[in-house]
Amino acid sequence: MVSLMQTVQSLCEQFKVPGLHFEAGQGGLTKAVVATPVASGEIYLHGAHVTSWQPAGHEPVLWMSRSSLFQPGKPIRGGVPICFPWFGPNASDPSAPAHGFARTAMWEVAEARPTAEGGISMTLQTRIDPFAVRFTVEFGSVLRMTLATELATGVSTSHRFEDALHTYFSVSDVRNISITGLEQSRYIDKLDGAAEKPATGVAIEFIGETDRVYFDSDSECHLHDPGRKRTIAISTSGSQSTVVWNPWIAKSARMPDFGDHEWPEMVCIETANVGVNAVELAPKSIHSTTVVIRVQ
Ligand code: TA6
Repeated sequence: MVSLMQTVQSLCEQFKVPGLHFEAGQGGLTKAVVATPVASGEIYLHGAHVTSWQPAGHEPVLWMSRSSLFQPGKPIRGGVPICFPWFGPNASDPSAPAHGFARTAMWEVAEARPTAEGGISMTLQTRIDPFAVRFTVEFGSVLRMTLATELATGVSTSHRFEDALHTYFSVSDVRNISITGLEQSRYIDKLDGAAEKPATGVAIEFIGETDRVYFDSDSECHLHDPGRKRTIAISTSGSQSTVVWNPWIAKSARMPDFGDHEWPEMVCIETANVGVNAVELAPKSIHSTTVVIRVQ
């Protein structure tokens, strides 16, 4: 259960870790700020939303919209939204929020500690009935994120869920990047009536709006960005789906919390379990969806 509202003051008193402090962020929402020799970063309690990660010696890795809202009940645009307990529109309730409740829920900090390499690991938790979820983020030379889901105490039947760590990566220009590692995975093309498409056998490049759910894709993938002179390695465990998205021009213009001219700056590569890869969770078991992001 989320205990009494954690205030900036109570958090500062409870979690005294060198390189970590709490403050009121945008919209007055409480955020944790990490500043260590190995990395800096930020995470809001609203949605347990990571909004920044910058390993030492590199440029920021995550993208944030300059039009993002920071309001209770509204998702933050950019960083790493947590999609849970469903992905996309709710199959049975059109009025339910897209991508589930997690990204607009109030989470509480359960743990904060230094890591062996001098970074910081934080765990946030919340309850989204019938599930109890914990999100652990390690801000270090790599960004390691794990969403651990179990059924709340007393729930005696299995329940199905979808999840996604919907990571927005900052890129030089989406028209000049490529993604490898998904060449052998079939995918659902959400821009073609959710038609299933065969594996392409080639790297992903972007010439228009792209919205694909790759299935049975438990391999590592790489984001190649020659404009930034970097490759980002994305390795996962507990994730059978990878979602690749760029809204391009028209969809960007339709999103009020996404700048009309921001689309070249980002690409989403999302670590997920969606559709046929949804998780059926039995009582007393835990499913962990983990992604490790590394700048090469
Ligand atoms: O992950 C891709 C996607 O499902 C797209 O279809 C697009 O809707 C995107 O998520 C963003 O969704 P949001 O609800 O955050 O606007």
